[in-house]
Amino acid sequence: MRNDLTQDQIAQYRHDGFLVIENFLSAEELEFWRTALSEAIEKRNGNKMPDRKEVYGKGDADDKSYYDNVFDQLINLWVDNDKMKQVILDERLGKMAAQLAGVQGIRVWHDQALIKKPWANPTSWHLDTPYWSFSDRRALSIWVALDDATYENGCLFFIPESYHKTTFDNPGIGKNMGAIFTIYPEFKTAQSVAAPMKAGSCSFHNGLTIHGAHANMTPGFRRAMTCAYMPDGSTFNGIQNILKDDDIARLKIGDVLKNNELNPLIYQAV
Ligand SMILES: O=C(O)CCC(=O)C(=O)O
Ligand SMILES: [Fe+2]
Repeated sequence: MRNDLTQDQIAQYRHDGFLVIENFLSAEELEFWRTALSEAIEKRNGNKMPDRKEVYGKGDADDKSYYDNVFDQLINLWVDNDKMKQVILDERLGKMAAQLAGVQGIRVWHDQALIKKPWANPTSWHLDTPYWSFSDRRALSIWVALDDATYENGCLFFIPESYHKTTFDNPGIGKNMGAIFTIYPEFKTAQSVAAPMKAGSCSFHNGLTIHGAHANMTPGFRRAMTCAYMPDGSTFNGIQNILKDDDIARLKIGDVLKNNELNPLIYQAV
């Protein structure tokens, strides 16, 4: 795993709001991640979450059948598969996320397999952090290509530097690719950057970076394994997202999110 970040890579991430790392996983590691994914999916029975069908407060999808064909989205696979647990709770990933975000401690918010099936719809431009139950501008995700992600099958695109200016207003992932530009007209004329990646490469992006993906114009699959990270010490903002009804009953806005069962602290700088 090419997990040692240079000062240049950190500076590039802080400038652009995303960073691509080619050949992140070795061939053996890629094979392990793929096996972990297929085992974990098999156990899931089509449910998005370990204990329920849907995520709360998605706020997407004016049209469910459209959104269901953007990607298959399976969340918190680490909770019910040991191989995936090993992959996701890896301290090395936590350290990278913490270094990029510039924080001391990092927790897993949730993992998420994003699988564009053959002929899948595009992923409209959107932000991530506004979906989550905490509002920290430093929150970020890793996105690891488990198949080659190409222009043809739905590679990611980013709007560089957008995260410096975006807020928590988000159009969600609807049918209208350009909806976000009515909220952020200043980026209407910005140049996007494509991130085609070989399988085993990865990117990190800040959750407030405007990003999206092409449709899958091929009969093959575009599998990605991702994980969203929460800076340690983040507080509850009232959004349910992946939290259980019990959590919601217990939490007050402003409480620190520190449930190690759901959001393990995978890295803490000493
Ligand atoms: O995989 C995709 O199509 C979109 C990925 C994405 O939005 C994310 O990882 O935050
Ligand atoms: Fe996203």
